Amino acid sequence: MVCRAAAPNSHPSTMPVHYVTYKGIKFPPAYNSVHSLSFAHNEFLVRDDDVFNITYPKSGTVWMTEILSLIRSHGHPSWNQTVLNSDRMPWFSTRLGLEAALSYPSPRLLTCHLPRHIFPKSFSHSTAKVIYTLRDPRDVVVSYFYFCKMCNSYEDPVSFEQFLRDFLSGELPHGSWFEHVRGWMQMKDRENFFFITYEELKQDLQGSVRRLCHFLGQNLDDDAISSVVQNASFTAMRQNPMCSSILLPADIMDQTKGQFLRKGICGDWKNHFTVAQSETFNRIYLEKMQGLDVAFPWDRDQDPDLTEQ
Ligand code: PPS
Repeated sequence: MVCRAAAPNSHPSTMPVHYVTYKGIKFPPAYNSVHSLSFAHNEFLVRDDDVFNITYPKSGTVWMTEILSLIRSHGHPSWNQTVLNSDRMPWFSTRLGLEAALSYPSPRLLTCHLPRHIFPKSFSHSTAKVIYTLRDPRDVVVSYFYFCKMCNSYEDPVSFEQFLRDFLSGELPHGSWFEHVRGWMQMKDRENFFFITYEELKQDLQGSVRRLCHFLGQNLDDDAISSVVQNASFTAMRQNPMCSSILLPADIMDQTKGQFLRKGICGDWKNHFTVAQSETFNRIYLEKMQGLDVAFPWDRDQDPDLTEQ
């Protein structure tokens, strides 16, 4: 996620954040403008050989950026270790990212958090590939909560309780997780669409990289695959300033309040949700995901008929 200070020369923690609103969805103001979002939606020309890394925030975006750029360089880590992740895979719907995307030689690697309905219209007629990564929404909300505390383009959450309510009602920046997932998963049977979960990446990174290579039509030998796995590990990424966000100045991201690569685990929600919050979450999840014909690794927890007796 791109993150910038709300305004120069001001004390970030006291600054109110005025989100940019496009099609009813709030976006952090620092990098986004109505113009950049509208351009991305209506005018951005998708090329047939583009590869898009698409996520709802905190679902594994930066992890997938590392994996895809390592695959692109056949496992050689030098690109990942010398060039910032946002330059390797520009955020084309933001002001700065758009410039980078337009001057990026084909085949491009591009990133965004856009929901399907405001993704570039030109995509509909293209064979560009989309990789959609999604994560247990309970872990998303926990990760997002800590991120908002550190990043000055986001309002400081009042409490976890309120933040969770805003997540469930779709009022956080970047909109509703449920609508994001439903919108993108409509593409699940298309040849140029690949979806994977954070949980699958955690469980079997090597197998996940092989599947990604197959989808991308990239032939990597065993050594190259191992190098992708090694260099995209949580430990390696924490040590790489090109993806750990450590280079961002303090008025953009306050590293004293936490780390961008925070825990990198599945199930941290269990340390944050009360029993009542978990029950409310499950009820709303089941309502909102009704009719979506896909089973996710976390679905077992949500359905009382499937949970262990
Ligand atoms: S953002 O701001 O939307 O771009 O954030 P995003 O990159 O989508 O998500 C950040 C979370 O992904 C975790 N992460 C990883 N987990 C495991 N292994 C690797 N290699 C890895 N890289 C990133 C990161 O730690 C954030 O999750 P939390 O739960 O906060 O730790």
